[in-house]
Amino acid sequence: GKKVYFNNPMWPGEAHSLAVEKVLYKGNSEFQESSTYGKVLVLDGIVQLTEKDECAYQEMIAHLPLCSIPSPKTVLVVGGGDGGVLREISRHSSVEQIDICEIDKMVIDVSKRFFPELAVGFEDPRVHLYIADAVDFLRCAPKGKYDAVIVDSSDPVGPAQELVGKPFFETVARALRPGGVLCNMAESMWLHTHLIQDMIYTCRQTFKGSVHYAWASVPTYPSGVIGFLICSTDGPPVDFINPINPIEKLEGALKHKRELRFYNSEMHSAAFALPSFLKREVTFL
Ligand code: AAT
Repeated sequence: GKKVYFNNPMWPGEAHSLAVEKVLYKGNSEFQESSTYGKVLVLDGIVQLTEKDECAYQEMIAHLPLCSIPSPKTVLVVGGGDGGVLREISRHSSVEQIDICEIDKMVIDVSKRFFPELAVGFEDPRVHLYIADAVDFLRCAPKGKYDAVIVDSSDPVGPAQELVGKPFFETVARALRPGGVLCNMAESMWLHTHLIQDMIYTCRQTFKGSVHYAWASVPTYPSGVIGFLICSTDGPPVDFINPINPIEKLEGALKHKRELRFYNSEMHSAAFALPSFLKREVTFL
């Protein structure tokens, strides 16, 4: 296949290349098939997911928060139009309502065409889809409605820029019940410590429960890792590190037609172990 370089502004001066076998679709958004990572979803030139490693990102961003609270019932997904995070949430039989607010309908349509393993998440009858900017959606969300909010959004350039600001986090905290949890995509510890610091600083002011950073290996994201900022609101304390709602005890999660590929309770706890440089840089705040 032809080698294609992806120049992600979150990774200046570096490029990740994939051998592209076939371009499956090209609109404002692009979808490609690579030889080693399966199909690839590229938005505005940036790799959003590949078939091979999406399990690591989607499983972690969904189960880190949902396994940290007892029987979650109402969940909001911000972004996530491919459906992969919905697929993971649907493993939790305690969940009664899954709202998703995605800004770009095309991501959903194309995912349904080319990524059935992810778009399957939309088939869950508990899912309610809203096509809107999450900034507006959360401004209008009822106070205390959600047990968990999962922000599966793009890098903070373009439409996702506001999703890392204090006003946005304040609306998330308001929409969560006391002791509710937020799990937010939080970039790479190798490349974006300043951004991570800013997000942690803002979230410590906004989320009066606790604020933690976790991470996982995702080879096709900048520098091969991705972080998660995980926070709780004031209320019943949440022990993020030792999951109170372990996936191994959830019948529906393991009976699910697709096996978990990455997440388990050991990976959950391990994700909160931070390298010394990051501890120094993020914990003094
Ligand atoms: N699970 C795939 C990973 C993604 S996709 C991010 C999604 O967030 C996109 O579908 C995009 O349309 C949506 N999005 C961006 N901004 C907003 C907004 N303001 N409101 C609602 N949805 C939005 C993320 C990959 C992370 C890449 C890490 N380098």
